Amino acid sequence: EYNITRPKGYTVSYHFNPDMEPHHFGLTHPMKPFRLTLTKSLVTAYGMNFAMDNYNTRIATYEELNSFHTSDYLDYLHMTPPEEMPRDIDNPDKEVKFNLGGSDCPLFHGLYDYCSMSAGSSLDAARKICNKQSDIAIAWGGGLHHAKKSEASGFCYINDIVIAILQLLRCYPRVLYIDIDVHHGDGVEEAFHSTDRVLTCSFHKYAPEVFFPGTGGLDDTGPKSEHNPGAHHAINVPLNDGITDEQYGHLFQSVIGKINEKFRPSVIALQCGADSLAGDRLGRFNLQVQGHGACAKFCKTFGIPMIMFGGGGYTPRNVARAWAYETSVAIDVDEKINKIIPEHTPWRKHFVQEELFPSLEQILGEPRANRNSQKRLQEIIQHVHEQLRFVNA
Ligand code: VJV
Ligand code: CA
Ligand code: ZN
Repeated sequence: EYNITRPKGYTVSYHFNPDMEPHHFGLTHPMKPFRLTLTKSLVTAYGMNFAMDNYNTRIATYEELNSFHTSDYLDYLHMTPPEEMPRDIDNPDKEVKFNLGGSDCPLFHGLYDYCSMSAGSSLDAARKICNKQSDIAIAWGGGLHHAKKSEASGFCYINDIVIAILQLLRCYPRVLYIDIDVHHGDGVEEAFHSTDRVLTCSFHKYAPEVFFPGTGGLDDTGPKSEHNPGAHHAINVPLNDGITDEQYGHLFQSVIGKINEKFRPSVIALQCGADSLAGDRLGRFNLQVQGHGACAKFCKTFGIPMIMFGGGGYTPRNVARAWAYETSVAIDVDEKINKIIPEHTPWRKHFVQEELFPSLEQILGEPRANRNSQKRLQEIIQHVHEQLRFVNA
């Protein structure tokens, strides 16, 4: 009935694998793959699928995973069924081999498939960007930023982001990686610490010894050897509990705006971890869906291609709200509305941006006390701007 024509301009692609959902970290483990299905349902309930190219994604091959991860790690992950993995019975939390089998990174049936699906979605997204078949590619099943080349860490086994960025580097000179998950994006930072073609910037709760993973202080800017081209190309924004939309937005725009000016990225990889939202089970911040989504909105104003990855997010209904909203930011509901939904349809108003999520303020959860002073945030901005004197495109 409705003649849905694609507006000229840019293409958004949505990369999803429905087979990720049935995988379980364990009943009480905070990571719930079902949040991806919840997000997809919300996105389609709003009809946003009509404004995007939708792909059911492939499983990444061994060779593709091997572009970053070592063979001994992959073989172990691939070949060993959960019951044969060595366990320390007296100390189930103890690191065994490759940090696999503890309570953060448990072994479960289909683990290797689950990881390959996550990486497959992110790699498909990167390929569409490289081919110019997509301008904004969405891969909510990815964003697993802690995984190291031969080690699992913090619910992450395969670093799909690193694999996707390696693909982007084949076609673009400079990649800007931005990480708004409440945790430090240590795995991605470390993977690119010796190149000046990738600049990483993570915003996170920082409290060494107390909050995972404990790295990402203001002075942690990458190995400072004189001959390392990657020196100064890791930017960290350490924060305290309870930061608000307003503070975060100001910080984000002045830090990312300056990076864009100096580094001149050709493409953006944005990790949209939703554990920085208010009311998150593991998080500490007070961001609302609008404040979280404002980061994606700001990145979009640069007019360069972008991949949006998922990541953390432990209150599933809030994760779905945020990622559905960010999907609407990507497709620019305001601009495309007339092309997507004919003007006379009674339910049209529900798609207009301001009315899309009319009453989200404070529904996410009790706000936490704000421990970020204006003075400290200003110091952080100052420090980052000074660091950026060493960065030139
Ligand atoms: O803080 C840690 C490490 C410990 C050892 C393991 N115990 C369980 C917790 C303390 C030092 N790990 C963090 C990892 C956070 C990973 C975040 C991942 C992402 O969002 O950045 C990207 C996807 C941590 N915080 C909370 C927990 N682990 C946690 C793990 C559980 C749990 C409750 C909390 C594992 C199993 C179960 N409950 C049943
Ligand atoms: Ca982060
Ligand atoms: Zn996180």
